[in-house]
Amino acid sequence: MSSLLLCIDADHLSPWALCAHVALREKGLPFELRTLNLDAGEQHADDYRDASVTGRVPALCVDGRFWLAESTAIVEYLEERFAPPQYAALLPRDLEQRARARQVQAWIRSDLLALRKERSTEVVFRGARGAALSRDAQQAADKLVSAATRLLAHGGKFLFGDWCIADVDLAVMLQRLLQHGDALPAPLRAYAEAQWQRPSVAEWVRQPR
Ligand SMILES: N[C@@H](CCC(=O)N[C@@H](CS)C(=O)NCC(=O)O)C(=O)O
Repeated sequence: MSSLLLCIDADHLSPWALCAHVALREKGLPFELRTLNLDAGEQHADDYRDASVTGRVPALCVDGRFWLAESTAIVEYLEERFAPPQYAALLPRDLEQRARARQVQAWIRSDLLALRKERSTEVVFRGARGAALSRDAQQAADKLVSAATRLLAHGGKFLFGDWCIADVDLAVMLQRLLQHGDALPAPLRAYAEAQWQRPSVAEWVRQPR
């Protein structure tokens, strides 16, 4: 078995660190955790920046030798290196569903910026409060609700039949609205709340901050 080290933010606020942490837990892989104080700039230390290449969290180190940053790259690596059915799946088996899961992950990481700024993970994990959403953030919230409603129109518990890692990413986005008391249709509220109960996710949510 390889030795695995996951580097995350000390505050447990990074949604991308959450994604990588959940991925390791779902695979049932033992790993060490190293926390970096991002406010103190520990991610810019020469050794971490050189190893991770980009100096961001999360980063995974395998066998003290291979370093990999970017949460989706970590997920893909774990899925191939510790593949189903021996290990739990992080992505759907079906080709088209797997492609759609990757679409959801890429979209969540690259869009809805105003919403992510005004409803940061301080809101999600620390109960922070902000002003009413600006026009741009409200537009992003509407876009999120509309896309999530389409994705979950089948009425199932997960995006694609069984749980996959994109459920975590989508749930975090919805929790930005839910935790702040912003409008969220009941089915999306129920979906986000159910994802929060998943043990791998609940472990992260209840971290002291
Ligand atoms: N697309 C990257 C985003 C990683 C990222 O933005 N990490 C932030 C924490 S949420 C970070 O390391 N910030 C510190 C910095 O960039 O100096 C991923 O999915 O892993």
